Amino acid sequence: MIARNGRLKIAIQKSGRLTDASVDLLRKCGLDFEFQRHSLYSPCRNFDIDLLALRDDDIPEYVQDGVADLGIVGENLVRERGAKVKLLTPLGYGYCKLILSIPVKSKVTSVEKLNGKRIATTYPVTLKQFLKANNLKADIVELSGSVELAPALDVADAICDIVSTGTTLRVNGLKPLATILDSQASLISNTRAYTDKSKRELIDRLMIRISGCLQARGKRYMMMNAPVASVERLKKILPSLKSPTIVPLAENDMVAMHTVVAEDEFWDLMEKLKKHGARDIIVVPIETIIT
Ligand code: PRT
Ligand code: ZN
Repeated sequence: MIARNGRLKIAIQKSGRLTDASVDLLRKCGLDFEFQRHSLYSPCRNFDIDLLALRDDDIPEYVQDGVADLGIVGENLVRERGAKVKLLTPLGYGYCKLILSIPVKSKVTSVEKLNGKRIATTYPVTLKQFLKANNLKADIVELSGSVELAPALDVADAICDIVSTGTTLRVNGLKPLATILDSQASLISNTRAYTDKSKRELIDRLMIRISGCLQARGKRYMMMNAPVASVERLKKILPSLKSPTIVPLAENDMVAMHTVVAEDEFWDLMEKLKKHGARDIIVVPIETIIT
């Protein structure tokens, strides 16, 4: 199936961990829409795309089946559902890991020792693949939630669950044994929509905008004035992607230097630049970088 009204449909999580970041990303791409969690469709006013608000669990299948052309969902779910979709790009949020964990007091010391044990999970497919790849046989106890309670209830000897900060594991007396999967939110596409001429044109336009936002993330634009005599020294300090822009100023022997810096570097950098003659340093956010 392929949606045919000339508009793209992009499925995002209705209400959950990925919702705000997904809405933010699409707005940063210049899409103008009102997102209502309670209505299925949010049409976009200035781009041929409609947002579809769904439970995250449904997104891989709906994109696979063409109910939506695109979707934003955790790679963990794409993998678990075995969805036949095209992975377009990771999006840099919703980071988590699928981890095998055991009680702190467990005698199990390695993955091999899980042979014959009971493992509780909401990710039976991914776990089964992992056990097979590692030549292990274990009983998979499939649960629909609160997996972290299974060892205390003596329902399982280990668990296989999503972890981000590790707090849930700690407060339940569990510790990680092995990572099965690293995941983040990703943009996925229906395979037929990706090869359909008019849909592909829209997808490519959206992708350029998304890549621009991803490139700009964590970067700042830095401007400063400096005496011409300091330029060579300052150029050595600046880690610019390309060489910095240098513009002469009306004031004799002074130039303005512009460059792009990483957010986590700019405080250290600013101190060094100041020490070597830079002044009037201005740092501003970057919305997008189209290369
Ligand atoms: O209602 P709907 O079905 O749409 O949402 P949901 O409740 O099933 O999913 P949601 O919103 O919890 O998660 C959506 C996606 O976010 C997941 O599919 C992952 O890709 C990603 N993600 C990132 C996480 C976490 N971090 C996370 N910490 N998903 C779940 N968790 C849970 C985990 O299951 C465990 O219970 O949080 C707990 C562990 O967290 P820490 O921080 O204590 O380690
Ligand atoms: Zn869900």
